[in-house]
Amino acid sequence: MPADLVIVANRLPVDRVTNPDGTTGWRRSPGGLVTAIEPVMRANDGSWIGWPGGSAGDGDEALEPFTDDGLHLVPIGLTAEEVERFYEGFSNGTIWPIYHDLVAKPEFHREWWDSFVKVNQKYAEKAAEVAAEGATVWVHDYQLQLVPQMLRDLRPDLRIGFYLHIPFPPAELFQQLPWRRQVLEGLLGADLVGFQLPGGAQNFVRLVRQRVGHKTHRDLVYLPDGRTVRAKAFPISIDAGGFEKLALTDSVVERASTIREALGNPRKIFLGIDRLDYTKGIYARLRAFAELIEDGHLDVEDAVFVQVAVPSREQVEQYRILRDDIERLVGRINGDLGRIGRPAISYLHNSYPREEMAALYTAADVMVVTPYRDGMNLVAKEFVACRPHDDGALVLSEFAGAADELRQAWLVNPYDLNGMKSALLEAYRAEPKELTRRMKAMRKTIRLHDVAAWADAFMAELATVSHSTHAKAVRPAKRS
Ligand code: GDG
Repeated sequence: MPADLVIVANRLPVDRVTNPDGTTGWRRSPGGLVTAIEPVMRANDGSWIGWPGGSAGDGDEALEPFTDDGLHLVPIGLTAEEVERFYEGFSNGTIWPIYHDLVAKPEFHREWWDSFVKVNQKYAEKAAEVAAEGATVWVHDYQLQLVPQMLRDLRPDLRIGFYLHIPFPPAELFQQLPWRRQVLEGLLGADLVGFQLPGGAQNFVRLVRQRVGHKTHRDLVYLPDGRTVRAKAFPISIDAGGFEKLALTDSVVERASTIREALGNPRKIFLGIDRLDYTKGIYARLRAFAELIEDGHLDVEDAVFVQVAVPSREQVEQYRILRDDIERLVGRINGDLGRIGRPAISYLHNSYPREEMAALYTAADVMVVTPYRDGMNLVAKEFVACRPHDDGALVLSEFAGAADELRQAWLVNPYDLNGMKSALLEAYRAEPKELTRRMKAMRKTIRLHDVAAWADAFMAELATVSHSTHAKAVRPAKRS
C-alpha cells in the first residue's frame, strides 16, 4: 500500500538474525533514530526503506516488504560489490573522513563513486515506488546525499526532507571532493536540508553559492526553476525521559553496583563508550589517563578507566589498524601501570543492550567523550539523562556537536593532551556541589530538547517550506 510518510535511511531499524533452528528472523536494532521516528511513523502509517545488512548475489534476492511490530519495512538488497564500493568505499572511505575534518586521509576512486550513484538511484526508485501521491519523504544521512534530487526527478509531487547526521565540512575541505558539485545538486533536491549545527547549514549555503552558482539569502537557496530550499540546524537528541526511567529501575541500579564491585570498588570510575572509530579520539584519551597515573596524580587503587569500544566497520582497513593500535596501547598501559586485580584500563570490545549501557552510565563518575569531530554525540547526552541524582562529571570535546548545548561540561580540545589531563583531574577532584550545579543545568537542557522535539521541529519546518501544492499534511506523533 502506498505510504503518506516514507523514511529512507541506509539501514533498516532491524537486523537479520539466524535462529537456533536455522530459520531467519528480525531483531530491532537499538538506536536513537528508531526511537525518534517510530511515533511519527505509526501516526502516519509510514514505511521505512533501508538495507537490512549482509549481501546477496544479485543484491535483491527476494527481499519483500514486511511488517515488524507494526512498522512497515521495505528492504533494499546490496550486492557484495556494492557493500564494498558504495558503503565501505565511498561512504566510509571518502565522505566520512572529508566530513570529519580529514582526521583520516580520504580515498578517491571512480568505481566507488559509480557505485554510490547506482545505489542512491536504487534507493530513490524504491522510494518513488512506495510513496503515495503528495507524500512526505524524509531521507537520512551521508550515504544517501544524491537521493533527494533523484527522487524529485522521478516524483515532483513529493515533499522531500533530508537530514545529515554528521558534520557538513567547511568549503576548504569539501572542495577536495572530485564530485562536489554532484553532491550539492543531489542535496538540493530536498525542500529542507537539516544539519546538526548552524555552522553546517552555513557551510552548505556558501558552497552552493560558490560551486553551483545559485542565489542565496541567509538560510534559503533560490533555484532557477523557482523552487526554494531551506538549510537549517536541528540538533538531534535522545529519548531523555526513557533513559532517565531506565536509570531508575531496580535492575539497572543493582547492575551498576555490581559493576562497581567487579571493578574492585575504586573511588572513581572513568568511562568511555564509543563506536571504534578514529574520529572518537579514544587513543589520545587513554594516553592522557595513563599519564596522570605515571605523573602520580592518580593511582590504580583509586581510579579505573572503563573503555567500551563497540565494533564498527570491521571490513575497512583503517578501522582494523585503529583497533590494533588501541589494543596495543591498552596492553602497554596495563602492563606498565596495572597491579594484580587492578588494571588501569578495563577494555571491552563489544556491544551491549540498552540496560547495560544505562548501568554503565550510572556506575561511572567521570564520563569522557573526546572526539576530534562529531556531528552531535548521543553518548554524552545519554550519560546526562542517566544521572537523575544530578551527580557525575562530563568531560566533553569542544568538537562534538553536543558541546554547543552541554556548556557546563568540562570542555576540552582533544588535540591538547595537557589540557585534557587537567580537565580529567579537575573532574575527578570536583566537589559534589560543583558537580550538582553543572549536571542540573545539563539535565534541564536535555529534558527540554529531547528527540521527540527534534523530529517534530523538522517535520513542522518541512511542512512550511515545501513548495508542493499536492503534498499532504503529516500528522504529528502521538506521544505518551
Ligand atoms: C552518528 C554521528 C550523531 C553504541 N553502542 C551501543 C549502543 N550505542 C548507541 C549509543 C548511541 C549511539 O549508539 C551512538 O551515537 P553517537 O552519537 O555517539 O555516535 P555515531 O554512531 O557516530 O552516530 C553522531 C549520531 O549519528 C546521531 O545523529 O550524534 O555525531 O556520528 O545512542 O547509545 N547502544 C546499545 N548497545 C551498544 O553497544 N544498545
